[in-house]
Amino acid sequence: MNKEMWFICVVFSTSLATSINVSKFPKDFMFGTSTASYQIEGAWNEDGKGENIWDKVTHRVPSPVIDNSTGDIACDSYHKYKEDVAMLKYLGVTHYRFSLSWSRILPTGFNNKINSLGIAYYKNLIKELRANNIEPLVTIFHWDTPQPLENLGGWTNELITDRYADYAKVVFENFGDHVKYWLTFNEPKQTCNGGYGNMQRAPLVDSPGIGEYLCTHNVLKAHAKAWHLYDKQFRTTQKGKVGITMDTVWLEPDTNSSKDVDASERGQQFVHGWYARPLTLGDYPEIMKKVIAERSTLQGFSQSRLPQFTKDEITYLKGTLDYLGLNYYTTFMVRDSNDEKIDDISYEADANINAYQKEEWPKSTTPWLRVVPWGLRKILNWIKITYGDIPILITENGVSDDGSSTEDDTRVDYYQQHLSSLKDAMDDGVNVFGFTAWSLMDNYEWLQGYSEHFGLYRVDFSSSNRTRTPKKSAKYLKNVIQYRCVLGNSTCDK
Ligand code: GBH
Repeated sequence: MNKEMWFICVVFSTSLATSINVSKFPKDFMFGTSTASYQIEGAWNEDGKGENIWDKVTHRVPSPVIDNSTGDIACDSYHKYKEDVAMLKYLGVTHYRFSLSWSRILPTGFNNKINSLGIAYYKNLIKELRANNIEPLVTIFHWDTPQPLENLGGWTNELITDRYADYAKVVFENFGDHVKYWLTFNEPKQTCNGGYGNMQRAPLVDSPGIGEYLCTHNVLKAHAKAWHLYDKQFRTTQKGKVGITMDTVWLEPDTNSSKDVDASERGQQFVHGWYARPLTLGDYPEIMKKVIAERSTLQGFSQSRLPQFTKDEITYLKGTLDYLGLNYYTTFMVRDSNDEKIDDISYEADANINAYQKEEWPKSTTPWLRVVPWGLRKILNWIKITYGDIPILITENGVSDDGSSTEDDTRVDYYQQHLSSLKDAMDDGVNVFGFTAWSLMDNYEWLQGYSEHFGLYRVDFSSSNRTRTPKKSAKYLKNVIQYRCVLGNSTCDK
C-alpha cells in the first residue's frame, strides 16, 4: 500500500470510529437529569425521618466509606430544592429524575406512621417542578431500605414485598396526581449483589451466592405488586406509567470463538436477563436456571440456590413493565473462563466469565468506568432483540472526574459520543423516548464518598451553602436540549 492510500484508510477508519450522528432527536424526545435521595438530600434525621441502611453503614466506626464521609448533609437538597429546580430550568430539561426516601415518608418502614413533613417535602418539590414546566420522573426506591426492615433481613425476607407495596400505595396516593412516570427500583442488581453478595453496598451483608438470588426474587415480586396495584387502583385516574431501571453493561466477546460468544451471551443473561426476562416473558433465563441448579447440586445443596417462581407467580410477573429504564456507563470485553470454580459459592462464579477493559479505552476516576460509547448502541439493540420492542428511557449515563475543574471537557466529549451512539440505536429502530444524564450535580457517591464527581454542576462540599456552579458540560447539555442536536448548535440535519 502506498503512503497516500494508507493515509486515506487511517482517516476513514478513525472518522468511522468516532463519527458523530448529526440527525436531530425527535421533537417529543425527553431530556433530563438524575439524582437519588440519599446522594443529595442530607437532613438524615430531620423532620421525623427514620433511619435507613445508608445512615446505618456510613455511621459505622470504622467507616466502610473511602473518605469516612456520610450523606448526613450531602448536597443539602432537603433545604435547597428550589435551587436545584432553578438549575434544571437553566438546563431546559423536560424532566427530572429523583428518588423518594422511604424512611422520610414511612419512618418505621411500615405504614403505621406516615410522616407528613416528609410527604410535604416531595409535594413541594413536585409543585416547584410543575411550576417550571418540568415533568417529575420518580424513582420509588434507590437503595435506601429502612433500617427496621433490614433488621428483619431486608430484601432477603419475603415480608418486604408487601411492605414495599404498602409504601408504593402511600406514594401513589400522595403524589400520583402530579406524576406520570414511575420507576419502582433503581438498579436492583446493585441492591442485591452489592448489598448481600459482594459487599459493595449497604447493608454489607456477606451472603454470596445465596443472598443475591433471594434479594432479586423479592425485588421482582415487589415490583410486580406495585405495578398491579397501580394498574388496578390508580392507572385509570392518574394515567401514568410504571417501569423499573436496570443497570446495564455491554459485554463484547473477546474473540469470535463460540466459547467467548457464549460467555458474552451468558453474561448478558446473568446481568440483564435476570431482571428483564421475568418481567417481560415471565421467568428467569433458562441458562441461569440450568447453571445454578447444576452447580448447587455439585456443591452439596439439596435445592438450587436460585429460587423458583410458581406458575401463578410467573403469570403475575409477566408483562409488568410499561417501559424500561436503563442506566449505561461502560462496556467490558469477555472471555470464557476455563476454571469452573465449583468450590466458589457466588453469583460471579455462577456467571463464570472473565471480563476486562481495554487499556486504549479512556479512563475516568471510577475504576470500572472506561469510556466506550458504542456499547450503548449494542446493549440497546440486544435488549430489543431479546425482550421485544419495549419503550426505553435511558435513566442514567455519565462519567466521573476528580472535580478539580469546571472546564470538564472529558464529560462534554462523553455526552456527545454517548448521545450520538444513542441516536444510532434509535436510527436502528430501538424505541428510546428519553435520556437522563447522571447527574444534575456532584453528590455522595456511596462507598466512594465525595471522591468521585459525576455532576453537570459542581457542588462545593466545604461551604455550608453547598454552592452549586455550572460546569462546561451543563452549558453543553443545555445547547443539546435546545437544538435537539449532539453538536450543541443548529447544524444538525432535520
Ligand atoms: C449508578 O450505579 C447508580 O444508580 C448511582 O446511584 C451512582 O451514583 C452512579 O451509577 C455512578 O456510580 O457491576 O461488574 O457489571 C452504577 C453502578 C457499578 C453499574 C458497576 C455497572 C459495572 C461493573 N455500576 N457496574 S459490574
